[in-house]
Amino acid sequence: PPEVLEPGALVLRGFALDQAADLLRAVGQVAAQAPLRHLVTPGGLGMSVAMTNCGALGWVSDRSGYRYDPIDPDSGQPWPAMPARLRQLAGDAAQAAGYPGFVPDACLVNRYAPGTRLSLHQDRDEGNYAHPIVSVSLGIAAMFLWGGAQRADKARRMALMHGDVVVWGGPARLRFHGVLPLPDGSHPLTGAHRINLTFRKAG
Ligand code: MD5
Ligand code: FE
Repeated sequence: PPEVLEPGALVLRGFALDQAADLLRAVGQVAAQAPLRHLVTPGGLGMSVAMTNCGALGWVSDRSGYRYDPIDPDSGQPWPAMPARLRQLAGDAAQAAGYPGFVPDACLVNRYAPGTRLSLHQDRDEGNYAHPIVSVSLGIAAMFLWGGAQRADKARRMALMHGDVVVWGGPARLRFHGVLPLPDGSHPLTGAHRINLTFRKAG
């Protein structure tokens, strides 16, 4: 049964475990069309997380800011379509967490290598905060941080393991959150990496 982290936020331990290999194959096909890359923040720093997207919209960052864009700026082409098995998994997880009818139009693929971190931030670039965000963790386990409504609020930490799915909605949707530097390690399906898939309704 889903574990409630706080009102609106649920973790489904191992929810994606039996599909993990299929999901990673689909991610490999996406990355063959739209390679993982290190985006630049508006401040001009390269992000340590490598990113790509699939679906009608993709999250991008450059010197001009953050946005969802239907076009991959590296290729000038639309992002690869969202594989049906990915969309299905996200909808199933949202339903299991109490958010029926979730149809994502954006899947951000984040790849963490040893030492890669994601600093504390909010996800505020989507059009409608009423929709949840579904996050799927694959490969090396990471220590996830989630805080409060203010950056300075004390953050809790939680290990996210291969196959875990977290659904963030309702009052938890705008929490500050981040990921501590990924430890060294090796996973049979991802090697030294953690892959996180983040599904959103962005448009
Ligand atoms: C990750 N990615 O593990 C996380 C998973 C990102 C990002 O944070 O922006 O790509 S998504 C975690 C998340 C999303 C929305 C709300 C909250 C957490 N939260 O309220 O804590 O690569
Ligand atoms: Fe985030």
